[in-house]
Amino acid sequence: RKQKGVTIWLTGLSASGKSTIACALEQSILSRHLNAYRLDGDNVRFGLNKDLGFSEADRNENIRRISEVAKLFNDSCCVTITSFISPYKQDRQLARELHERDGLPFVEVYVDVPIEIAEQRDPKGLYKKAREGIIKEFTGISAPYEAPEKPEIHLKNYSGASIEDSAEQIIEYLIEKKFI
Ligand code: GGZ
Repeated sequence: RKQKGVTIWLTGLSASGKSTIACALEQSILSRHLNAYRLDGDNVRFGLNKDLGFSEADRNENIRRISEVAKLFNDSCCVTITSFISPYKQDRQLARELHERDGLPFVEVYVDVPIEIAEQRDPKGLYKKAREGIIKEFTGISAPYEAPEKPEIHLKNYSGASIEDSAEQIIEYLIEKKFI
């Protein structure tokens, strides 16, 4: 049985848990002997997109390039997991259209946490710096986050929800849709 490709597009605030869920999901896919690859800030924003910052135009371009790269991985029959804030509805719509135009499956996953909880977590102290004005245009504080209205999967990633449960929910969806 030949593996098919799929793009799992995680979107959510900073500190929502996107990366952690992406890692757990990747591990779960790999343990099923399927190929998986994770695109995130660490391997994209420091390489391909190192010329881009956090203005609206730069975020648009960040997401456009990531969409194209995700498409290529997907087309190579890889379970492709992206974890970027991707705050603009229009950018996520473009990502979806680029995939669907080529018949490549696209699954939008909203990693939903209230801004208050993300700000309490603040693992890197970025929300604090944003409040102090040291970081400008910070998503949720001084730049917008446009929540998805109809994501394929809506994860409420707080108050007792576990990372394993979230990853498992995505896996179940992928199996149900025969994407894996
Ligand atoms: C939002 C910022 C900003 C600003 C730096 N706004 O929690 P993190 O640190 O590790 O993840 C955030 C990451 C966001 O990059 P993305 O490529 O996902 O953003 S987007 O999809 O909007 O293009 C955060 C850090 O970069 N960071 N400055 N101003 N997040």
